[in-house]
Amino acid sequence: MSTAQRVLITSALPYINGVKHLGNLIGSQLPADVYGRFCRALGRDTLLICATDEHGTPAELAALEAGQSVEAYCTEWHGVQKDLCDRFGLSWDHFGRSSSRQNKELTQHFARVLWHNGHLEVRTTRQVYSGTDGRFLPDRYVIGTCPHCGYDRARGDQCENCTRVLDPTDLINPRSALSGAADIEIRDSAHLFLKQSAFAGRLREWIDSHKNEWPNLVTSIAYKWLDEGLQDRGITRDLSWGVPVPDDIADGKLKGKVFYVWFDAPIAYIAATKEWADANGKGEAWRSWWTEGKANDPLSVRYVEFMAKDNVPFHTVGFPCTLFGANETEQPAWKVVDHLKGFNWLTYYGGKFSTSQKRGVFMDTALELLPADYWRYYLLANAPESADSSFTWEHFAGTVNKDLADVLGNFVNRVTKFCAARFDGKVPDDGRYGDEEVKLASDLDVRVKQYTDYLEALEFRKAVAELRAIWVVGNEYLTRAAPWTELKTDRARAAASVRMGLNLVRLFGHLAWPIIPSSAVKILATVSETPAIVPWPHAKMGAFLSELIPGAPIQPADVLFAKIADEQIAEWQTRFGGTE
Ligand code: B3M
Ligand code: ZN
Repeated sequence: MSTAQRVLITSALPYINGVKHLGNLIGSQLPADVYGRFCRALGRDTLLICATDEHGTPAELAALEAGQSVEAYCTEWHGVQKDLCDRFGLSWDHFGRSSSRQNKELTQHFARVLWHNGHLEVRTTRQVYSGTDGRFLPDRYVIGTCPHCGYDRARGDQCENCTRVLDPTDLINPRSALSGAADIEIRDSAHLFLKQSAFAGRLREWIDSHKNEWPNLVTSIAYKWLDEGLQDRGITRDLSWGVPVPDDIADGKLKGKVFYVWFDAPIAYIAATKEWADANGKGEAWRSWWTEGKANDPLSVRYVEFMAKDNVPFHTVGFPCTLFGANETEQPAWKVVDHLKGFNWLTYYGGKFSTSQKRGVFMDTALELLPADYWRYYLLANAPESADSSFTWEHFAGTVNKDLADVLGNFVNRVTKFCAARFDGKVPDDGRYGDEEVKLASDLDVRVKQYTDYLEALEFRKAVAELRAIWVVGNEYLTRAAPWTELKTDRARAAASVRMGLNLVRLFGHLAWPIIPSSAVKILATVSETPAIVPWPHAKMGAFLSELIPGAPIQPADVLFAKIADEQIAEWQTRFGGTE
């Protein structure tokens, strides 16, 4: 692992149309936030960036359905998504928009340089035009009868019934999915193509150089695309909503067209960084995050991306081609990703979360039921890393009740309440640590290092398992030390274990902060100050666990985590359905 002190982190950009579900959350935004918090806690110069992905046909159509202009629609939904991020504790330095001025300028800049460098060419393609709708239709908005199986609602890109890949011209009785009108025709239309095939060798070398570091899931997807032979890729569309193709490319032949959403969306990572700089008076500082430093430059940036597996091709092939191809002589090279963390799917009872069928739990409803940390903990403990994982209400409730309520919450309550009742609500000052405490500290040295290493390696399931194991070790220590019994015969021993217990509470607050930030702050508040960034414990545990000052007052917490009752599980199963 590199020890870079500057870390740039991006999460795949949630598409604008509607609230995201828990599977989306654990597949990119939540782990990005955890790693961002971890880096900040370590004192690294960290920049955590996300944005809404706003261009493309689905946004246009959703706006149409909502009776809004697409701009108004996107502004409204950006607000909704940003608010949900805040309430989930997703601590972006900036949550931007792909429809920003900055992204328009940068996308056009990238296209100009690609054109100038000879990586783009104009090709004539055949596109479906609908007279009634007065517009070109993307393939999937043309429907008709499948020539292979006779299914009469096959889409122009694929038949849902027999799964065959189709071209809109294959369909029998084609019509517009928007208006149902049959007056559609095929028209020639000029488009820009990015000559990706020329980058195959360079991409392979680059992927090879990361194959021991990136998840197998990610490199295997990248190799599959490379092995199948890279296709040149159309990067413009016949739409009105998007970044306009500037007239100075291809002598204005693309006038009135826009860039394809997958061309401008990754550039929006850079543009959102620029939005952040502009909003914070940081001028050109955004550039230093996005350009390759010299070898061994202490200011060089480590760039980490988070995304679900379906986005991996665009980030291992499409976006890197854009960046490689847009380098200019005499300019520092654009930064490409150093570590790409991809995720499998979180399923809902083994099936798909579905936005259209309202199956599963979405970010807004989740927060109506329980605070964000319950979800954060469960999702991270079961992150779909090496395989898909399945959300069930039973499993969710079991995890919350056991780990958060019984193990963590109960420990904090036991120690702080006992201290309030028997030690005047102050850190005891008459207890010296003995062999038990020395052994505990050395066990924890090993475990805390392991937990730190897992977070650094972006192994979230393992990290959370180790965090839980640390809580368990604390509980076992307290049960053995039994200050409530010891108090009757040996007050100094009881005092030592209460003092240790309080120091463990503090340790738990520090370690849990990236995972369950608001609970961690509440835990910390019982025994100490609560800084905005809760620093990582650097010291050896023997020292860290002696830091609470004897005599300092403590504040016992109310119940930190309420248990989920069987009736609630039953109610939610019925309400959210799909559990058969
Ligand atoms: N908007 C994710 C999706 O909607 C997509 C990610 C863009 S990342 C540049 O599947
Ligand atoms: Zn078919």
